Amino acid sequence: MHEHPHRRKNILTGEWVLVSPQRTKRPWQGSQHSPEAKQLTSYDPHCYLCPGNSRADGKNNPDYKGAFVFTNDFPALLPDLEFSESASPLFQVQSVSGICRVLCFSERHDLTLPELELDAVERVVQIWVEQVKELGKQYCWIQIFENKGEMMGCSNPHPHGQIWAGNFLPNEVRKENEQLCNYYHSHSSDLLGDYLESELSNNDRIVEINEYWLVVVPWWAIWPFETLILPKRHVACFSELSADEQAALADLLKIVLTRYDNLFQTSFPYSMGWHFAPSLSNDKGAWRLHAHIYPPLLRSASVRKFMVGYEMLAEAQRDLTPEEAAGRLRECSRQHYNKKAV
Ligand code: H2U
Ligand code: ZN
Repeated sequence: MHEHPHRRKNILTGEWVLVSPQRTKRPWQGSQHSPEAKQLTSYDPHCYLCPGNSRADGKNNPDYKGAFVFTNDFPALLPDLEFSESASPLFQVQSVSGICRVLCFSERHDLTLPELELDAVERVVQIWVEQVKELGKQYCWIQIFENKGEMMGCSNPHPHGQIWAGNFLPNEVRKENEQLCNYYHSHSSDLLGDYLESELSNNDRIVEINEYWLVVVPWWAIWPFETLILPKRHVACFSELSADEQAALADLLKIVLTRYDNLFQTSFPYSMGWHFAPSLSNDKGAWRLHAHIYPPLLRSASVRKFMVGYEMLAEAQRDLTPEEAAGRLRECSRQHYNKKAV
């Protein structure tokens, strides 16, 4: 299997990925060099997320310290918008309502999550919990995510994430919900709990582990260094995390994201986000909270994987095996290469 093409199933979505380990031997003539990192200052007078500055629509940020949440000035979802839905099978439409917020991780313009002090990362985790508790009263789905780096389309280097809440289940969540519920009804146990147990009994794909959490490159990973973060306890929703689990998560995040940065000595770009049981779901037994980290980098700070051609038209494909990727991440130090980080 480690030398021959094969397909692996993503049991969370029901989709397959083509793995071609024999291709990692092919020559590479592209650039291997890391681009010069831009030097950022701790405060940028032109940044719309820095404390005290005015945002694009003229509103002023308070002189905040630590994390800061505000309603997105250009939201993708709007509250209380209803219109009549079309009955046409060919032109289906659904009215949606929701709310979008931006979460600045810190007042510091120049420090990313792994570079922040541990208590600042803990505060970010606490805010995620608070936001889920509040928004879950009104909306069935809350998507917490971070787009990091220009490569992922992030518009501003000031460390920030987003929270979108809506009255519908988006595609990715609907697929997971279906897979998790089907598994639960046929096995009477949660799919990710069973998956976690088997990953724990074999070290091949484990990247990091602590008292409450596990990080693996999943069996079905698509992105070269994709990881999945799972709580060891059966926690269906973010709002159910104990204070100890929240603190351990902050510690784990800092370590995992540091390992990523150290892999190519660069501020590692990624999209990261949390999935958990939809609010008021009757299938809490089937769900287990988890985060996906999807980083695009493949060989160096500038050589990324593209999801094009075969991926767009047929199915996802990877060369590096998940086991090799986990090994590479395990070899990286837990101390950030950037001395400014703590
Ligand atoms: P990225 O995480 O993709 O960079 O997006 C930043 C968000 O910040 C984006 O959704 C919002 C944009 O709408 N934003 C504001 O709400 N106010 C601003 O002044 C600029 C950007
Ligand atoms: Zn800033």
